[in-house]
Formats: sequence, structure tokens, C-alpha cells
Amino acid sequence: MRIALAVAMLALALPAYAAGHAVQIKGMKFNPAKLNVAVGDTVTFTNADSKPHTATALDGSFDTGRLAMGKSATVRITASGKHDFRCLVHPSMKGTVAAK
Ligand SMILES: [Cu+2]
Repeated sequence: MRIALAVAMLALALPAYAAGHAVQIKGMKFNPAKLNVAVGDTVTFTNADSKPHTATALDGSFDTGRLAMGKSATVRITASGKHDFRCLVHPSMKGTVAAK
């Protein structure tokens, strides 16, 4: 009983664990193109195409910069809400990160 209480108090004292999400860029598409994350989570974008791509939030909340083939970049989502993103090289490539 005493141990259970100690474990419960320890769990409350620890900060929420930030999760990592992965998006692959292939065939001129983000996969997945829609993600649900928690504020504080990270998203790693990896470019598996031969063309360069970016993942750039329209609200400026994150930007991978230009990713060459095989390169990846990790961004942290620090604001809640829907963050639509595009590839700046190919504006038809779209995605959304929904954070809460
Ligand atoms: Cu692109």
C-alpha cells in the first residue's frame, strides 16, 4: 500500500513524456499527411525521394528547411492547434499537424 502510493506520487512528479512521430516523404507525398500529436512532441521528416523537399508550417511554427534525398530533420511542435504545412519546392504537397 505504501509502495503503491510512492509509485503514484513519482508518476505525478515526472514530466509528460514527449513522443516522437515520423513522416516519410516519398512519391511527392507526405506519409502520413495528417498527424495528431501532443504539444511538446517531435516530428521527424525523412526525404525518401530523389527530389529535394521541405516541410514548412504555414503559420511559421516549424520548418525542416530543404531536405536532400535521404536527409531528415526533426522539429518540435510547441503550439497547440492545426498547423498546415507545405513543401516550399512543390506547393501541391500538403499536410497537417494537429496538436493538443
Ligand atoms: Cu517537395
